[in-house]
Amino acid sequence: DHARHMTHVGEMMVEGKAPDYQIMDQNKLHAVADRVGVEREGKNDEEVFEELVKLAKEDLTRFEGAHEKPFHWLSRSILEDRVSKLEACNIMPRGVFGTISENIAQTHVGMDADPVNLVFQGLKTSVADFGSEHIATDLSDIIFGTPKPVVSEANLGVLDKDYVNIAVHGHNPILSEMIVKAAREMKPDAEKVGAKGIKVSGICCTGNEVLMRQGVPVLTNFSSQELPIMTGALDAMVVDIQCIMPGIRAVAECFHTRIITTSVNVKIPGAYHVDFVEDRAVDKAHEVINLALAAFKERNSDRISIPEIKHKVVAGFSLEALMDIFSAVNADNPIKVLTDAIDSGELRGVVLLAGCNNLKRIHDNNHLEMAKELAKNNVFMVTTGCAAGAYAKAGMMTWEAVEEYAGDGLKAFLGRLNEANKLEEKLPLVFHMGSCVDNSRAYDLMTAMARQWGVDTPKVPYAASAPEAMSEKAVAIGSWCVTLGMPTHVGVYPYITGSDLVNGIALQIADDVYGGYFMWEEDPHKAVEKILYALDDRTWKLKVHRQAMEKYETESISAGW
Ligand code: WCC
Ligand code: FE2
Repeated sequence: DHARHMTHVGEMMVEGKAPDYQIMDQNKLHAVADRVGVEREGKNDEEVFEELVKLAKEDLTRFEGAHEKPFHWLSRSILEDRVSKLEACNIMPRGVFGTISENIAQTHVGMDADPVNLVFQGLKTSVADFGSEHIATDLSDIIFGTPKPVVSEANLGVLDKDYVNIAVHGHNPILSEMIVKAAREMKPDAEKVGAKGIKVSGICCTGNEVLMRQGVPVLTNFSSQELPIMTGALDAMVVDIQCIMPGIRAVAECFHTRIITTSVNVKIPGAYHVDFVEDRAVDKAHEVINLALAAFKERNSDRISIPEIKHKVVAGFSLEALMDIFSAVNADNPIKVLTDAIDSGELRGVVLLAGCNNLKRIHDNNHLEMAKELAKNNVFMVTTGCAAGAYAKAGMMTWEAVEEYAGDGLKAFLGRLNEANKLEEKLPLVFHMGSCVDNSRAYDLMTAMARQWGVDTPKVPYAASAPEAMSEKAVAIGSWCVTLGMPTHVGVYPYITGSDLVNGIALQIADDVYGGYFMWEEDPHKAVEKILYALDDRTWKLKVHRQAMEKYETESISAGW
């Protein structure tokens, strides 16, 4: 749905119907066009963009049956070996919506009764999810800019009682980028109601989107989304899609805070609704901000209590930004900086810390414990979604955290990057790659490492973890992580352990077929042990394969894993 929305805005831009949006990042436009196979010769940027949007729509809407037509965006973003694997297992989706419709039909009463067949369809849908996440991230970068390193701050202390405080919450940069823009323009209006200006801050992945691109501070993540209202200093919470707790409305009733829904498929009884239409984006953002200004006048100053807690955050690490940082050490082959550090034993591998908060766990605890332990064991960490929110709030996206938690190898590795880049703000312990839609960035990093080593992704010492998984989206993302070759830890038990067959597929058979597999482990320390084992196993095999290649003077490495 996120990809559909981005593609729809792209179409409106092409038709001249969304004047508030422009192509912000030509380099990304060119890079994506080259990757997905859109010819650029003799075309201007608008024409290339038009072709890209057309292709995105085709990929989203293509039906099954058209077997000669691949899912371009997907098949050209992953390794050829992975495409062959997906084809061989009959789970290569042709299009996104068709696959979802098959899925829904297949699970209807009186339909498929074969658990294995159902699992395959689920995996196929998850791969379609990866393809569409990639479309969403690529188009967002083209329209709003590819993130670059940025310094900001996080936690409830980012609220300032002298300002009109607006929180943007949900997932959609299409709306939140406009709110940030309008808030800057409307400073005089805020001064008229007695405030020093307007302060926008973020919750969940809308927060991640505007942190990564605009340096907007982070308020909090999923499980604590009600707390900013309880400071008595939040004038409006503007929500778009996904992960909005309906309960925020009940909490807001105790204060002056306006809850404003903006999406046609996300409404909450009793909340304000501003129907956000892309053809009048900035106007709509003004409408939202006017509601916040009215609320500011109703504040009860006796009830304001903002915890004085906030931490510096160094974020903005798109794959392009990471490669830029590596290229200061090796301009000809940036990714080799990372793979060399693993080959030499300085780093033990890479872990993507992703996903949600889950109310079954102590808030953020699994995220924080695991990162500390992985850091001690010299693992390079990237993060997205609410996991990223946890690290931002806890001050773990800073160099100070590197000094406190990193083992010698990780410290030396990051120190070398700092020196080569002469960065004003030193690199953090955990690298923020964006919202949960942006998990494709993290997989692209794995793909780049696989290319450098000349292997398929299941041979790369790279694991994923969702320490506090919760949402349906996390199921889709975890499933494509496995299908695309990652050992994938989940910190809460999913609802499949009742079936030995299905659980066995997740834990073992997936490994035999795809090279990725799930690990369920609630204890964060034991989880790290399991992840380290998975990384070490892969590093050892890589070494053995490489020795064999040298001995027999062959280019091809063993096909199995
Ligand atoms: Ni993405 Fe999970 Fe947060 Fe919601 S915002 S809670 S899906 S990680
Ligand atoms: Fe998210």
